[in-house]
Amino acid sequence: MCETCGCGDPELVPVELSRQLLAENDRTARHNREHFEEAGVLAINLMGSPGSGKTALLEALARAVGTSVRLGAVSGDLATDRDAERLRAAGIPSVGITTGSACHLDARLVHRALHDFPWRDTDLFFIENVGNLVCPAIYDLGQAANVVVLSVTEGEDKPLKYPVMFLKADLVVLTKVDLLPHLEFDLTALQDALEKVMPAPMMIAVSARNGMGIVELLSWLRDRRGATSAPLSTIRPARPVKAPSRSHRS
Ligand SMILES: Nc1nc2c(ncn2[C@@H]2O[C@H](COP(=O)(O)OP(=O)(O)OP(=O)(O)O)[C@@H](O)[C@H]2O)c(=O)[nH]1
Ligand SMILES: [Zn+2]
Ligand SMILES: [Zn+2]
Ligand SMILES: [Zn+2]
Repeated sequence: MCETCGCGDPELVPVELSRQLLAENDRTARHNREHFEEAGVLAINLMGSPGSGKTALLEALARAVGTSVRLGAVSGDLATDRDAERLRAAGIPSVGITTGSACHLDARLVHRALHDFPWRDTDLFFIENVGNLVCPAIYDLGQAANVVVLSVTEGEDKPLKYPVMFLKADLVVLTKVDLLPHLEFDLTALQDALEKVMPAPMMIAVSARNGMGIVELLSWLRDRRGATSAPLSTIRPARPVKAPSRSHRS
């Protein structure tokens, strides 16, 4: 439950107040977007359920690009700085944003975090949203693209059950595909669901465990960056993606 947005419950947050909050958020998001565009930084709003593999995906990206692309991240959680610590350990400059009771990031929280962070020195700036398949999609943060992380263990029906997030998604990253042999996951049903819900269906299947799909994801990010600002010719895997030698921390 989220005291800020009331999770769409008009008894908790009256409709008019909710509208005002969103209008104020949109103003700050426009301001953030101006910052990102002027600095030539591609800002990505990375959303998905708790445990879908958002942080692990960024760790895998860091392993793939080495020092050839400047990655940066802010990471939102209700409590703890844990994800930011993991990302820093993976070589991604990061700060955590603890939201307390709010189950999503908003533009003001992101703007405040920018003051603590050399975000101008990044090529790809990830805003790892709070793990939640609903509210984060409602709040514009000033990002250039929305990426939704969906893991194979969540089930192929999620786009139909949580359409708002998928409606806003520019890309769905299907994670943990190394687990597919152990699951009864219907990939065709997922693709059908995405066709129904996403305006421009786009999905990349990846495994943070064995590196599958990370090159395709980098290619998508490169194209996206090319579409919004100066092309980033340096985006390429710096070395072959290998499975990590020991298991990830969660
Ligand atoms: N097998 C497998 N496990 C994965 C993969 N990606 C993530 N995991 C595991 O899934 C769990 C959750 O991953 P996280 O990266 O912490 O997920 P998250 O979305 O960042 O979680 P929150 O920030 O808490 O919402 C961890 O135990 C990871 O090791 C993958 O590609 N394959
Ligand atoms: Zn909420
Ligand atoms: Zn500002
Ligand atoms: Zn995380």
